[in-house]
Amino acid sequence: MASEIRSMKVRGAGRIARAGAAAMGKFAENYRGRSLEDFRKDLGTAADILLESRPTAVSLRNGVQTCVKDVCGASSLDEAKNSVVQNARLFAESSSKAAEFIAKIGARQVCSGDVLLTHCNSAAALGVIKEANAQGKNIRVYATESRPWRQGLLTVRELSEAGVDVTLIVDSAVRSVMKKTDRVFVGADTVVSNGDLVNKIGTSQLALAADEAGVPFNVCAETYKFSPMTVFGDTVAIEERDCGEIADKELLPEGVKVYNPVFDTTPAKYIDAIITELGIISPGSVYDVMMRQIGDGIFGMRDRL
Ligand code: RI2
Repeated sequence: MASEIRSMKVRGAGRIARAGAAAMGKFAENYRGRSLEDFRKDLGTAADILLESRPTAVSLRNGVQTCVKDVCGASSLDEAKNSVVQNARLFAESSSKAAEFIAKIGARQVCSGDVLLTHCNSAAALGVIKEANAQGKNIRVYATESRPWRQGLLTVRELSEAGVDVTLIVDSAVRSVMKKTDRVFVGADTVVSNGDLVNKIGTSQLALAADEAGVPFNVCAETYKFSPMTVFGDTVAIEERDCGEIADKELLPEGVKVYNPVFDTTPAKYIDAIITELGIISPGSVYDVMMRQIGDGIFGMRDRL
């Protein structure tokens, strides 16, 4: 699973979290060792391998952490294995439910006849758009190509299959079409304690253009994409991928360097709303939600502190 995530065969912050949690569940189910101590060690190694596969999206970390959170307190190998299997199943259920809630809540923000703009391929953002369309709101959507992986092609396919009137644009057309846009909906890889958003490279340019044009900029994010450890100073590593994703080395003159960061940070001041399964919150409320997650021990927070 780690190699499928690394190669982008499995991608999207929500999908990699669910895939990571499912892999942990399977690991526990199929474990043939006989001691609780070995299981803890081997489970930790499995978790590390998964977490290294994509460093930016905290969703993966939270999905994996949710699965292992009760292993420390288990008194037998069977109890520990069962807790991982059970927590993996609960994470799959709750993350799917969260996406459904976000779609319903976000669709209420869309007015009939709206022109929307989205970036990359976010299941959370597309859930909102598809729900608004299913409610007969007669929307039109601009979708960015999202170089270098061109996830925008997945987005236009998915939206057109859902009957949405969708137009593909190159990333550099964002400022141009912003004048014709009523609302922006993007997803999230990680939300930071001060309300900043880490998402697909280019998201911060959408936010700047939206700010200039006075267009509401909405982030669709399940709360397992919040990174409570950022309260305590953790920083979000921005993943850099292979230069070959941008241009074939043979096409480049010798000595030319290529830089390929795949995420960027959008400052909280450009974000109008974060649509979560708990409701619509402002970036300034993210800290409070995170403190509650820490207090409740969600995502094994107490063990990580
Ligand atoms: P959902 C994607 O990353 C995009 O950045 C997208 O906005 C984000 O994950 C959230 O996706 P990548 O895996 O969880 O394509 O909303 O690098 O599907």
